[in-house]
Amino acid sequence: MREGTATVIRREDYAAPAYWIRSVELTFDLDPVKTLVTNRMQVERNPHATTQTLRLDGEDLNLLRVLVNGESVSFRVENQQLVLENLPAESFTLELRNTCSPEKNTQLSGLYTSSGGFFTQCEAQGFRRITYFLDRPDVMAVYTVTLKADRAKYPVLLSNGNLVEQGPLDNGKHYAKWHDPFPKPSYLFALVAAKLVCREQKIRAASGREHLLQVYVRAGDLDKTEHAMHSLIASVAWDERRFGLSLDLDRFMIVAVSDFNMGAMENKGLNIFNTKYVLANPATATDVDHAGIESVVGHEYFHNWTGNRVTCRDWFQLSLKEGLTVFRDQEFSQDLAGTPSARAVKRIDDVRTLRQHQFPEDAGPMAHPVRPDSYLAIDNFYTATVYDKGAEVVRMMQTLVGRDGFARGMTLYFERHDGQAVTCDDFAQAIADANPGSALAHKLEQFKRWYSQAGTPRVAARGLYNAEMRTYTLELSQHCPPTPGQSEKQPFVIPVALGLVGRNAQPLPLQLVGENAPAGTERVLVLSEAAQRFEFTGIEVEPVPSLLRGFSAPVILEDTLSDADLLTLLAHDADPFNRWEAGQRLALNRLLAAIKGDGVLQLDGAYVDAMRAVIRHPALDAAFKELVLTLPGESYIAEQLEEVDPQRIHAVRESMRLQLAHALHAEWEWAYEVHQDQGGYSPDPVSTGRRALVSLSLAYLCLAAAEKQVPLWPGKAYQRFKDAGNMTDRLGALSALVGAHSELAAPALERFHAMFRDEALVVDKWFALQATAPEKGGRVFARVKTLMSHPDFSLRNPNRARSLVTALCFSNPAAFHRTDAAGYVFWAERVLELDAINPQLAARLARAMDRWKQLAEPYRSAAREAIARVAAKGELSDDVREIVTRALAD
Ligand code: B3K
Ligand code: ZN
Repeated sequence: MREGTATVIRREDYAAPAYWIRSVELTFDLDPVKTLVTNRMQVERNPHATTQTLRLDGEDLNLLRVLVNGESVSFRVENQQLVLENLPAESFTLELRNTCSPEKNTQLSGLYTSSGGFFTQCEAQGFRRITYFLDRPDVMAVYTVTLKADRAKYPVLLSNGNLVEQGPLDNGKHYAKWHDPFPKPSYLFALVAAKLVCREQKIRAASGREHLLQVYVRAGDLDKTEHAMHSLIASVAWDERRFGLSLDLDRFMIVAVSDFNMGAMENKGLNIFNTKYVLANPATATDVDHAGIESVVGHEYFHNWTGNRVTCRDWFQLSLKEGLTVFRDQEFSQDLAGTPSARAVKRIDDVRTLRQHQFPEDAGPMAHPVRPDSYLAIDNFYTATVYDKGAEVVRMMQTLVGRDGFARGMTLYFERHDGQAVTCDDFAQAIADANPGSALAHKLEQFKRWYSQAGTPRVAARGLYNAEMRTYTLELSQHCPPTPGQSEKQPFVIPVALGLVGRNAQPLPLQLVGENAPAGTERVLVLSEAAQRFEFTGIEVEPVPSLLRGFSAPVILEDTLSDADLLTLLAHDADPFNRWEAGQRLALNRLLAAIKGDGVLQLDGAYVDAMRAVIRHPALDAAFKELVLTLPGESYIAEQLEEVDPQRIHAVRESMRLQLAHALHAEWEWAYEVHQDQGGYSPDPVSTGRRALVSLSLAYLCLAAAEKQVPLWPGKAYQRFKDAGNMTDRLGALSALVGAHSELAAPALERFHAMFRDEALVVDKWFALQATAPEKGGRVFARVKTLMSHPDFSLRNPNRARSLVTALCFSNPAAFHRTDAAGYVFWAERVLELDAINPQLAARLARAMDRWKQLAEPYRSAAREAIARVAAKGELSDDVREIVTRALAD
């Protein structure tokens, strides 16, 4: 257990360091029990600093020696810092020796062992768990690293940059020496020593430079590396094409490790990845996995510029690299998807993620600005707000300056800041300065409120048609609810992309009063006051407004559209995002009416007909149809309510699913038959969409069959499960059986486990599928408890812990929120258990209770009690303490 330091770190307290570390030579004698680290630093006093005391961070280290310019000096260790005073006036060499214990490092931060190899994770503050250092991102040094280890056990020795030397040593050991020419902060340091094999490929970049790309995995996994390699090659090409940014190293490596706290890490030239985001072949990975690999490989690669070449001055600026890099990986995947429809599908996916994770965060106790003001444990702030809302902030800048203008801004950003550690302000300034005439430049200071104010703004819209004047006036107003520590909010700059749809379904030409002629059928209005009016002229008939097209700002839109308006948009909107949105709102209106009313939902003909028209539509893509026909999730529904009864939401949503299953039975059969795969597996958007629609159809068909007790479709699903040629279809069929509580679910699950027991990532799917099955009479929760003692289950492996525990607590509200509070007791026990092993993971799990105040009784009181029980525990990590303290605050 980490010692709790409990110091709140504040953005306003930032001060440059008292010393700079210009270069580091690290030598590792790698041993799982006790690794010896020799750390020689060239240190320089910062002439502007007010103190001459040098304080180096260190955690769980055993310090052996401290030499300044080769001489021993006096030192002290206090509050996990090595403190040195009376140092030479300008520059000096500081040499330290310490040990650490990789095999005891269950936190997976710093240097740790996994499956018999050594791996590191240093962001945000893991480097201090390897050696004493100025472990902060504004201290950038050039690293030279020598690794020494047993040759047979650890044949592969990797670190950042270029391999400069390698060879044998005595006693069966060998060594490798690496040099990274780019100065970097300590969080980008990495090493790997393990028994691995690699897929490699040479590529020639547009510049003509040759690069070696390598993907390292365990011996049996080489057949699962092709997709990651393709994604990497595509990433290199895309960044050159779209932003003129090329790879700056001769060699670029990706290493997969099965024990990893998050998705992946962008260490300079040596990206370390969770196996989940590397390993894929058609037999073991789904379409969703393939898409995830493409984005994460892209994301980490794009960090090489946005994060590594230009990094963060301090951790409050995290979104400088994360928001921007998420934006870049989202654009990358959209560009690769190609067609407008496939781009829209990706956009819809991204917005769903934002609404599912970030909106609740913004409405709960952990709400914080994209650039937070304070933290206790920085690892708690790798959040949906910093990442996904941060990406939306960057996207809004692009919307305000245009795609070319944004690319110019990026170029200026790198011209100004390459090699520096900077702030979110520096980024916004560069984009604005490159586009002096833009709305962004005019309103830059106000726009930056997106960085400083938390909470999801609400935009109210009202349209008034004047038939006599043939004008249409759109009244837009905004307000943002208070969030912890921020009661008053100033207006944001909100780009509202819109079009007007005529009653004959045609897009109307847009002309604002004061303009000479109509220009186009879509434009971006900028809402920057608390309330504003926009008057369009020459409008012959009352239109239906299509607002916030493509989700042009991360806001909640409150408009007055009727069912008839939404049906018009669903059928005719030129913007595919808003078409989907209209379908979701039609569903949501019905769900909410029943939840707030008598709990009974009776599907109406208009909705069913509209859904039928979508399924049968000759021109819409299967992927898009699947998204329209997927009902809003239970957590998203909960976010629309003042008071939440998770069981009621579940019951109403299940009843709607069942009615859709019956009412559209013929359509599901038709969709199932006509969208079958032809030919071999390919994870392209068209095939992916077809498979998704087939799986959704099968789920509905099994559901309908379960109620009528007709075995035909479950039988077909079982057959499909057995004979599937790829994991997407197999898991789709299995999940249809599990989702319908079919009698065939148990034998299918058993068979699935037997087939894939040696594939860890597939076993994760097996656990997750059971943990997220629709709850019925408490059996899902009971099953999860049983699975906790399954021989394959372990809390120590983050992927496995997430597949069962996190899946239940976050993704299965009806199984988790029980009237007998057993779900909350389970949660509290797991949080405490995990905190002793891995505080970062425990703190993530702790956040399952973020929205407890919104719950109805008896859930609310039981939830508070469970959180209080965790908070009362004496030895909590800072990570968990921060979450539960905030949750309990008024
Ligand atoms: N930068 C890392 C995240 C590190 C998380 C540390 N708790 C991965 C990424 O965003 O690319
Ligand atoms: Zn990132």
